[in-house]
Amino acid sequence: MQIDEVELRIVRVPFRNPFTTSFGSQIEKHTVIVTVRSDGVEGYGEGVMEPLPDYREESLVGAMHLIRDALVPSLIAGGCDHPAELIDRWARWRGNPMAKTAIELAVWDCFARQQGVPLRELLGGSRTEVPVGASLGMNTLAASIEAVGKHVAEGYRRIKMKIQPGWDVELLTPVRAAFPDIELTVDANSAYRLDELDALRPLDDYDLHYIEQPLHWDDLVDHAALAPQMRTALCLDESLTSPARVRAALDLGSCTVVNVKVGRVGGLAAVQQIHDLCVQREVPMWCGGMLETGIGRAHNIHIATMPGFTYPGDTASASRTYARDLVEQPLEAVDGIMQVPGGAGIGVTLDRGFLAQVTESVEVLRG
Ligand code: OSB
Ligand code: MG
Repeated sequence: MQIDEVELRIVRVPFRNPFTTSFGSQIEKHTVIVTVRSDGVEGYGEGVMEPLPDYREESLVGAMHLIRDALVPSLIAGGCDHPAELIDRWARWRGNPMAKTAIELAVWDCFARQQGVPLRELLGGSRTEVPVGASLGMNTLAASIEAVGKHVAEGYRRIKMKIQPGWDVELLTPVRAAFPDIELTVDANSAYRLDELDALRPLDDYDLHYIEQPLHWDDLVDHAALAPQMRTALCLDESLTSPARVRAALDLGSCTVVNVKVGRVGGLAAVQQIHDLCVQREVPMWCGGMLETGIGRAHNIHIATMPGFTYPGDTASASRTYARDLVEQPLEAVDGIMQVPGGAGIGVTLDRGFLAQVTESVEVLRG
């Protein structure tokens, strides 16, 4: 396909409530929405880089530099026969998976729309609905227990709670007492160190489905040392930045569950490689989230239809995060099940009025 133009739109979309993790509080989605135009057809992608490198090391301004000066010029000059080839073409620019993914996702969506097929079909996903869990930000104890009850009542298939040293057993003891049978996980977002075993070992007492990213955000070795000292399974998020890193994590024994976030691993072609590796090794996977608007959320829902995604993901209802979304279709789970948006590509259309309201800047790059 010949790419005619690429629109880069910086948006700030307010959250309904602040979302708090061990690395800080977020009050809005401040990122880039990418539109790729080819032959009269548009495709959309959404960045997951933050203004500052709070989660991984990419930042919005740094990503925009790479997107403007390297990725988009290469895409417009070379076109692309199939979006899966972009990951190799861009490998010469090292790292920067989130910048690459924002563009790659828009190309995949455009490509699928041109073919007239749902994106999931290109990914080998045959399911038209996926089970989902909910990720609950940190809050007071009373608010946390109330939030668990509300999400359990709504039918979410798994509840994930954010923890950090000093806010783990204090939270988990009353939550487990109130909800003895739910599928419960915790996410530390890198808040512990291997020498804090005295804090980590007690987590084994809460029948957690897994513990997500307890140690450093780029570590594999310490997680491999921790794993045999815990009964609870470890799941990695931050540390898994490419198919090669996932392979290394599995070889080392750093985790036995894999959180896949397309922006963190460098695009949908990378997701496919990770998917096939995990299926081959019988490692369970699930689709993580970055509190995306409906554009990134729709991509995630399509990803979660791939057969290896056997655990409930974080692709919960958009209305948990946003009072108003960038897309016209309500992406809402019912009884813990999210329907995959139908139609071609990611299956959503833009709420252009709202998009204009939340836009900070727009630029269009052409050949
Ligand atoms: O660690 O999974 C994470 C949100 C922002 C950054 C990192 C994480 C999260 C979440 C929320 O847990 C997932 C979602 O609801 O999209
Ligand atoms: Mg996480």
